[in-house]
Amino acid sequence: MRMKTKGALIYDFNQPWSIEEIEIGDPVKDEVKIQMEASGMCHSDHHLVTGDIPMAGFPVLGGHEGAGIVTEVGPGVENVAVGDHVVLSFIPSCGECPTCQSGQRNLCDLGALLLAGTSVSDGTHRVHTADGKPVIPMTLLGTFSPYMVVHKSSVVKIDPSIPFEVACLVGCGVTTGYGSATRSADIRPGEDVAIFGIGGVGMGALQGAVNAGARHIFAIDPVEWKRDQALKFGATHVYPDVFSAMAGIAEVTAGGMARKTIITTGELKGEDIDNYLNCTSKGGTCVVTAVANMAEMDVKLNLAMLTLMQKRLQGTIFGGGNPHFDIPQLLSMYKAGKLNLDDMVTRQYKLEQINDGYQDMLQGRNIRGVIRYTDADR
Ligand code: CXF
Ligand code: ZN
Repeated sequence: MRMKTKGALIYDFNQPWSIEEIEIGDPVKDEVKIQMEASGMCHSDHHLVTGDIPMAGFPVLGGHEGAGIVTEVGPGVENVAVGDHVVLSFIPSCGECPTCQSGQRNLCDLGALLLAGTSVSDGTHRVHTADGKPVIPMTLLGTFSPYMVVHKSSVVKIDPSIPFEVACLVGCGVTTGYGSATRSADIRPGEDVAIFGIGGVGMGALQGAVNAGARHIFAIDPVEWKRDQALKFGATHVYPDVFSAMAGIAEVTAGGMARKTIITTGELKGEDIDNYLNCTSKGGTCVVTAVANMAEMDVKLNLAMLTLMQKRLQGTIFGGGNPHFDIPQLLSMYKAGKLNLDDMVTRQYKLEQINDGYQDMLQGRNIRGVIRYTDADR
């Protein structure tokens, strides 16, 4: 039986989110129904709006950074039970496919369905519009709705004492950023690190760099308020753009530049890559966490310098980690006072205010905006 609830949908590119009635089906085998409590507003949902990252079709139910409570499980679900508090991982991780078995849990083969929108369990749609059209949920989730039915491989049980509005951040931004620093960049104590873009991902990366023992941490963002926040979170130097950063990093490092650079900007262009590599030291690594337009093929890059300076250009998804380990691990660090999530939640919104939330994000007013669901939203 389908349940009526609400969701934030888009029907075409460059249109506002439409809050409307939707219908959600019951969980079938291997599926979990969740009452959502909080959803982060990540830049990637805005990429759906602009078309930089297109889903397989329209309408799309947005949202991929969420936390809630399990209300029902289908047959075959053993990793969670009714009443458990959970975080949704934007990348499914089944633990059974060859890639998961090889240890690359963030590259699970189920990721092939990430933008397709058909359910992992049976290839059908669990979400429909009020007039019966199938809806494509972002990254097999759709956290911009107060209820969700998703595959068990996207669901991670968490400590119930963690507030939902902070827990949701580790479903995408914080885990992606922190892992970009500690796993993909593999920052070692004493290294100099530059982080481009101070949003949910960048602030996660910054905290990863601090905890990994970086010496200098250069944070780059055009918004002054975000640069001030970066200093509070442990950045040692801040710059408004890549060219002032290049000059500043050169001065601080006597021309050596940053051993690790991490790119977490909301928008990435191929023409920027050479600048980022110029901020990276010889023998250094530039980690590309930001996602460009999926059709972009051209990259500006001095190929000779890549070789002669032995630099590494490293892509990463979900911080190169394991959602089923990293999500509870980062939340336990939050509880132990080693990860500041409270100050990353800048503003909380009702579902109806989602377009205001995205305006705030685009204006640089939030590290992270979070939708906090209440009964009024359901
Ligand atoms: C994105 C990466 C590109 C596909 C959609 C999800 N990750 C998180 O924001
Ligand atoms: Zn995201």
